[in-house]
Amino acid sequence: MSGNQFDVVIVGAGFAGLYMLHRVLATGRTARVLEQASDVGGTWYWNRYPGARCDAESLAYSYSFSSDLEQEWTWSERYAQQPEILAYARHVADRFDLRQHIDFDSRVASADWDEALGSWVVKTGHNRMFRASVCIMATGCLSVPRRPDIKGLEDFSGHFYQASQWPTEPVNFKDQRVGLIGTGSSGIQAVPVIASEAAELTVFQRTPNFSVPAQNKVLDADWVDAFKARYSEHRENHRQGVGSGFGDLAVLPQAGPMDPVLFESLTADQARDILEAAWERGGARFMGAIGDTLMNPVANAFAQNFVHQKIKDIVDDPEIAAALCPSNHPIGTRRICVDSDYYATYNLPHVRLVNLLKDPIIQITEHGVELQSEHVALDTLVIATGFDAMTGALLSMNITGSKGLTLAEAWSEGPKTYLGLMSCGFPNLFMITGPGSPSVLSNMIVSIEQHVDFVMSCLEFMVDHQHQRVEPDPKSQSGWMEHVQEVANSTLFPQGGSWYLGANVPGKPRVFMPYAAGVGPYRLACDAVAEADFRGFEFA
Ligand code: N01
Repeated sequence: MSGNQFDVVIVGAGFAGLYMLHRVLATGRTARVLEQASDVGGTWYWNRYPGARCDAESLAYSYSFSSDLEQEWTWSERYAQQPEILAYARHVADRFDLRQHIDFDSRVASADWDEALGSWVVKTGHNRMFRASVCIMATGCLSVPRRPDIKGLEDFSGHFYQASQWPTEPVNFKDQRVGLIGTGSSGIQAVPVIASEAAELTVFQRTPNFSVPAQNKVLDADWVDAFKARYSEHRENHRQGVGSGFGDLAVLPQAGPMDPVLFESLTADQARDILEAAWERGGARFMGAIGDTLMNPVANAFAQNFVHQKIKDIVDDPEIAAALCPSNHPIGTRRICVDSDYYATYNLPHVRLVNLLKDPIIQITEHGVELQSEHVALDTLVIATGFDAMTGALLSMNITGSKGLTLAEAWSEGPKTYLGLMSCGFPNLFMITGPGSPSVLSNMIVSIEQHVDFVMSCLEFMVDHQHQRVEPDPKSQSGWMEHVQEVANSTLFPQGGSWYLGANVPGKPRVFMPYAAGVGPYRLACDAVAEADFRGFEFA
C-alpha cells in the first residue's frame, strides 16, 4: 500500500495534468497521474478525426511556463493539426521527464475522502488503490463523448466511427459512401477532409452552426522568430486580456491588432467593413471584432446576417445555403466553429446535405440511414455528436466527499463551485478549469496554467500555515455561483441552448457553466482571493 501513497494524485494526463504534475514535482512532493488513455494528450489523444485542428492559434495555444520550451518548439501552421499538438504534448512529457509518474490505461472508478486519515482514496477500474492528501481533477471539459439516442445505431454493419474516439490506425474513405451525423466543430472540421477522399458524403444536419474561416496558413519562419522575440509580452497579453486569452495582439503576420468598438458607434457600412476584415483575418476572434456582439442583440443580429450572406455567397444551391444558415441561436452563443472550406464543400457533386429538420432520421439500419422520405445506403457512418461537457467526466467518477456526500448529489441541480476550483464538501479536491471558471470560453492552456499556479499557491499557503485541509466556505461558493449566473445573464449566451448550458444532454440541469467575464477579470478575482489569505476558503 505504501507504494501507492502520494502527496498528490492527479487524474488526467492532458495539458492540465502534465503541467500540474510538473509543478507538483518541482516542489519535492510525490505525485501520481492516473490516465485512462494509453498516452498523454487528453483531448488531443482521443480526437484524431480527419481535419481535427485547434481553433486557437498555435503560438497562443501552448505552454508559457518554460521559455526554453516555447523557444525550442516549432509550430508549422497558424492552427495546428491534432498530430502536431499530440506530438507537442508527448514532447513536453519527455522533456520534463513526466512519464515515469503516470499510470496509463488507468481509468479512475472512484475517489473517496477518508475523513479519519484526511486523504483521498482513489481506485482505478483495475481495482488499484492510491492514497493522497490532495486530489486534482485534470479531467478536461470535453472528455465524455455523447452517443445520440437514435434508434438502431447499434445495428449498422458498415464501418462505424465516433469523432472523439477515433482509432489510432488510419481510416480509409476511398470508394466509400460515407454518412456523417453532427455538425458542431468536430463535424464541420471533418466534412471537407472526408469529402476529399470519399466516393459520396452525406451530411445529416439537425441544427446548423455558425462557422468562420480559419484562414489557416503555414507559418512564416521570420514572423515566428519576431513573435518569439516578444513572447513574454504576447503571453502577458493572453493572460490579462479581457478577451478569452487568445490574445489581442495579432498572431497573424499580415493582420493588425484588433481594436474592438461598440456596435452603436458604427454605421452599417463601418460594421460590415469590420466584420469583413475579421472574416478575412480568420478565426474565432471574429466574435470579438465588434465588442458587444455577445451582449447586444442588435449587434448580434447584424453579425448573424453577415455570416448568412457569406454562406449564401459561397454555397451555389440556394436551398442548401438556406439550410446551412443558423436561425435558432444568436451567433457565438454556441461555440463558434472555425473551418477550412466547410461551406464550399457543399458545392461538390458527391456531397449532399440532408436537413433533418425537414426529413428526420427514423432509424439507423444495417446498411444506412432511414429518413422519413428515403433510405440512404452507406458503407461508413461517422458520428460527431458532442460531449457531456464540463461535468460529465467529474460525475462519472463516483466522487464521495466528507460525510458521505457524493458529487452527483452535491451537483444534482447543476455544478456548484467556488471559482471553478473547488466544491464545498470535497476537501483537498481541486478541479482544473472546472465549471464556474472561464475554461471552455477561453484559450484552455492559458486557463490551465492559471489554475495550476493558483492551486500551487494554495498548497504552499497551507504548508506555510500548517493547514492540512481546505475547502470553500458555503457562502463564498454560493456567492460565486450567483456571480457566474449574473455575468452569463448579462450576455446572450443563455439563449444559445448549447452544451455550455448542458442543453445537449437530456435530463442535465440547465445551468450556464463557464464564467463569461473573460480571463483577465477572472485572474484578477483569483489574485485578490489569494492575496487576502485565500479568502472564501476554509482551512483546518
Ligand atoms: O459537438 P457539438 P462537437 N441527431 O455538441 C448533433 C470543442 N471542439 O464535438 O445541435 C442528429 O458542438 C448536434 O445537433 P443539435 C468545441 O468547444 C473544438 O462538434 O443537437 N444530430 C450537433 O450538430 C466544440 O464546441 C475543436 O441539433 C445530433 C452535433 O451533433 C465542442 O468541442 C474541434 C444528434 C454535436 O455538436 C463540441 O464540438 C472540435 C442526433 N440525435 C471540438 N445528437 C477545435 O479546437 C447530436 N447531434 C477546433
